Amino acid sequence: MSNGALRLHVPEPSARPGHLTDFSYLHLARAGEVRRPPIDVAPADTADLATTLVRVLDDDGRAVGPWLPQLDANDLRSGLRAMLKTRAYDARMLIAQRQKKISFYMQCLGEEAIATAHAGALRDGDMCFPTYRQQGLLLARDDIDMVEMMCQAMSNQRDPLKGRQLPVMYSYKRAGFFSISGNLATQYIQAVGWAMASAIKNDSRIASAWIGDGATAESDFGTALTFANVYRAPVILNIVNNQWAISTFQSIAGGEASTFAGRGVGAGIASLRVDGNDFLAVFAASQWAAERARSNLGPTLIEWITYRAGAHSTSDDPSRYRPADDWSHFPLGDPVARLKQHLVAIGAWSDREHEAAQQELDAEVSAAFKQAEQSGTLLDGHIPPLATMFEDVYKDMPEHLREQLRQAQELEC
Ligand SMILES: Cc1ncc(C[n+]2csc(CCOP(=O)(O)OP(=O)(O)O)c2C)c(N)n1
Ligand SMILES: [Mg+2]
Repeated sequence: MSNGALRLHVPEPSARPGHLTDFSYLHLARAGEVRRPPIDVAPADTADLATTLVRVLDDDGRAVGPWLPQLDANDLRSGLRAMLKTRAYDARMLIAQRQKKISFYMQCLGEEAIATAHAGALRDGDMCFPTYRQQGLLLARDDIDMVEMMCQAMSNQRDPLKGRQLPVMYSYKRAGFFSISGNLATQYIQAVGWAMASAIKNDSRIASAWIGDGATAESDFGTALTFANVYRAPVILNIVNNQWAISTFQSIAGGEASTFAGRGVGAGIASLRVDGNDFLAVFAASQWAAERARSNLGPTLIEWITYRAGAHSTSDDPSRYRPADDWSHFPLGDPVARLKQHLVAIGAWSDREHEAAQQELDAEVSAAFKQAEQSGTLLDGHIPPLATMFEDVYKDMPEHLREQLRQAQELEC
């Protein structure tokens, strides 16, 4: 009984270091159990899909249910390779940071299925507005040279962004990868604006917006949902719920009493809550959302349930705030192991092939790193010339910038 004194509720994770997390808060569903509505479903009629969990792969590696996508064994093997490549790339870059060859790094360990499977549902010309954990969108493509990505992370002489961006903040217009911004959530509203512009121009390209569970607490998130809903913008609104926002549990951003996907339904947007560690479910849901956008049926919000298996970044120590063995108990497992299990179950893969693919990709990443190092690392102290800071903003540099450049150069000598 209350004695009249008011108090706030401050959500907490179920376990801190040294204890066992109770993952029942995730509210899972069985694989194959969730319906797949037609793409012209009314947004309000997706309310149940925003609280349950769309899954295709079951615990035995069988692919079941209405969301089963049409992917053949070759597609699945290349999906597995894309995930393995992303994991190998991250592992090498993490070492590079420990060797002081790059200043900072962010891996996507445990979340590889989301970006790599989503990439397969998009078309050339579509534009992603990613955060810093979607390197899989680039690494799943054949036309992006990993060496160049490494050069960006090293800010070296081959860095296409000339040292102006933090490591991992890539930018690839030709690959539909909008420049990453460190100011969280800004890219969400930009994606909706880009999608609206595409429709205003009667173009056929769609946008894909990316945000983490924690960053949904930013006001740009709500603004983006309003614009996307009102104008039925051709955009996919991805929320990667990896349970943590640095040391802050997802419940602090509002994931305790309701789901993040539920925000979409509340804003009048068709929404899904999907197993983000299930490559097949990610592909199927992404394809469903892309088809809706391409058919002028408006935005789709998808909450991907996953787990950030590594540290937030190389500046973080997760053993301070969460149980060290959390990932090994996460009920949705490891996306790589789950797709491998499925491929083995259908007779399209083996342990031997898996090991060979892993070794081949490790060698590819090592060779790429050696090549990237030829253009310098953080250790050799290369800094792009000061003047480059003023370039590439305006076609013709305005007088006030020329004046600032002159002043800066005077200070330099
Ligand atoms: C506007 C803004 N606020 C705070 C930060 C600092 N910051 C960087 S990452 C991060 C956590 C984000 O967590 P989440 O959105 O869940 O993404 P995740 O790192 O889990 O992928 C914070 C608070 C920032 N970069 N921008
Ligand atoms: Mg997060």
